[in-house]
Amino acid sequence: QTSVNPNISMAFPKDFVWGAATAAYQIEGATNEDGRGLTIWDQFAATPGKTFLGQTGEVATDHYHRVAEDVTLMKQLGLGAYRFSVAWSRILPQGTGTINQAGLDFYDHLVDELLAKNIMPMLTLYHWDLPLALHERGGWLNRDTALAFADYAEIVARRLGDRVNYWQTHNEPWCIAYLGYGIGIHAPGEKNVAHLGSVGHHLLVAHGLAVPRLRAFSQPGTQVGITLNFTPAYGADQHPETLKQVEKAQRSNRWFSDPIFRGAYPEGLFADLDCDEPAIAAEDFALINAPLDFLGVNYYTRTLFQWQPEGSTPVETAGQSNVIRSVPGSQYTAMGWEICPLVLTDLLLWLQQEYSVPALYITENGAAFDDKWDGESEYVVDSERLLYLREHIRAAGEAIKQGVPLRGYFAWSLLDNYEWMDGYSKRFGLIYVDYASQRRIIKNSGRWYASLIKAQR
Ligand code: GBH
Repeated sequence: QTSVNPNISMAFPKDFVWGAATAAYQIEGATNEDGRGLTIWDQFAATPGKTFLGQTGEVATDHYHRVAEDVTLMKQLGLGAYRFSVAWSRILPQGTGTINQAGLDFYDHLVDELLAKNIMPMLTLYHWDLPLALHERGGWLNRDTALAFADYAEIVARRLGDRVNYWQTHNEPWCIAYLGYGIGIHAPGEKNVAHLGSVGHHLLVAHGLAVPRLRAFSQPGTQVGITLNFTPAYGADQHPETLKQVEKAQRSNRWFSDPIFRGAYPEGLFADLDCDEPAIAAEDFALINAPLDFLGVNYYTRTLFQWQPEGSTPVETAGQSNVIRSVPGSQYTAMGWEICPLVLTDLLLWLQQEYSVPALYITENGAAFDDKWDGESEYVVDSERLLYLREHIRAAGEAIKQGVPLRGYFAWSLLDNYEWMDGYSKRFGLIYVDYASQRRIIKNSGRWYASLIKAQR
């Protein structure tokens, strides 16, 4: 079963960027090699009970040793761009201070391999792997971490700025703050919502300080942005409690985008988060609100709220006792996330209307399903993922038609990889990874994506 008819009638602009994304800790492995320093994820994953079967990123997809093979696979897919993240602790094992040249060499080589195959590198500086040494000094609770981040940004830009034209500071500060410091299901595993305001603010200050440093040490015309995650909230009914929850969730979607694109936090945000007011220095918003060239949007699903009559069993924690996880007629991924492609069109239109950013990229979109490989053939049949991608790409095309300056789409993910607290139990790849042998097999969704890209040229 290898038929992979692109079946998308829509034509995208000729210069539309087709890519796939990964993140350092999720794919690289080699956590103890060539001078890499430890990170909060090494520590968190090694703590009993934190991740699925105690799995860690120690080996992951062994990408650190397989750059040539993986870039060849990207070429086979016909990707025009590759979004990856740099592991801060490979560059600065202690987070600050001594530079580890071997770490820079690794990314330097990756970038050259990509450029040799005409694949545009898109670099993310921080995809959740804070150097442990910085965590021991307070991590994102400490404003100094923002200063350290800006120095790190400059070091990477000085080395790669002549060849990398697309830069992102953070990936999903919402997840860093809320999942890592609020409910503690991600590293560093702190559970203190009181601190959410200051963690979030320091992430924003880090972003604001890094942007001018990136611009100063890269080529003219370099595009600098950030990637934010959005989970649009909807109500299944008009009950006042439902509307209240939807409003609250929508404010939380603006936690980082409002400061960055409007120079202010949404009103009532800190009360919603139930946290202390962060200490904001006079100059902070000028930095945070400095113009960006693009916004990276990560979209997977929506949240649907529904009024639950008195006495019914609460479905979720974290103040979301009336989120519904089973919508009649809806389909779900293996993560339990509702599949809602049309929400992507609305989200893009909303972002455009709210912030009018010069360019948008979908920097992540994809789905986990229970893929099965028979252990020998060259195929993995993953029709649900193919359909998920197709419908979301169609929805993205619709937003372009309606005037949104969407410039590219990156599938999450290039390869099956270490899915954080879910370890290797959830597969998001266009390419299947057999973790026993590290063999890679392009899934049918990957073949389909390749034929779509080809048809758009
Ligand atoms: C991304 O996070 C990450 O950037 C990436 O590293 C990761 O592998 C990928 O997604 C897949 O998980 O939590 O049920 O309320 C996405 C994080 C996912 C957080 C959707 C909010 C809302 C559904 N977001 N989630 S739920």
